Amino acid sequence: MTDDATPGDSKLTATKRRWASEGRFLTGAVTRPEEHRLPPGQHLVKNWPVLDLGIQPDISTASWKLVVNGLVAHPTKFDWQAFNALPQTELVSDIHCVTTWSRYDNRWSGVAVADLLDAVMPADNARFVALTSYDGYKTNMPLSDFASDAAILALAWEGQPIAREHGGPMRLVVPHLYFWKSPKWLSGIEFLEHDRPGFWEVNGYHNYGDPWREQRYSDD
Ligand SMILES: Nc1nc2c(c(=O)[nH]1)N[C@H]1C(S)=C(S)[C@@H](COP(=O)(O)O)O[C@H]1N2
Ligand SMILES: [Mo]
Repeated sequence: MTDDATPGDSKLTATKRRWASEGRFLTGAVTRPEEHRLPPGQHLVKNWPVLDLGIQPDISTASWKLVVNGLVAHPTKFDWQAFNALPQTELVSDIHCVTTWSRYDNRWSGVAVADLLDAVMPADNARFVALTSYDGYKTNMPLSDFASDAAILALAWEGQPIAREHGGPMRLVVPHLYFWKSPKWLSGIEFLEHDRPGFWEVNGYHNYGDPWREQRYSDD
């Protein structure tokens, strides 16, 4: 949170109350009891596998842009400098990939999604986000999940800039959903009233993707 986002700030408080009332503010494994930490059907790995559609775009920070648009009070095209000027946060979370590997205790730094939302202010009728990446990948989720306190627009992992193969220079991490909901090389965030399924969501994966309910495939 930014320092000026005081609890009494009426507009901000009303917006957050609405997101929270939508009811899916799971904060991921950070607060999950240890016996429920590993979701069903998952196994732990120590390395960090690379999975993508086979294109790993090479985006210099000089040409990097993040476009935030749709149902939002302040549509913004961030360049690298403007994005890095947002408040910086460090968060530790677990990764759960639908291909059954999980990796504990990943230390991310970057911009908390909550701080980005404070900057752009989604409109009252925004209910979903559609996310787009430099490789053409798309995914989607309810705004209330994107607004999770554990979600981060990550610039670094374990103190090092995110490697290109893992989505550098910036990727989203939403740890309470399967990792296909965490786009690498993120280029666009659009706020929508109605849901818009992304690449895997129209190719047989579950639309929501909760690892603890094993929402792997759309017929689950
Ligand atoms: N832009 C983009 N993001 C993506 C993907 C992709 O193909 N393109 N694959 C998703 C899938 S299916 C997974 S499991 C994770 C893998 O991230 P990693 O390679 O850093 O482990 O990225 C997700 N984000
Ligand atoms: Mo995946």
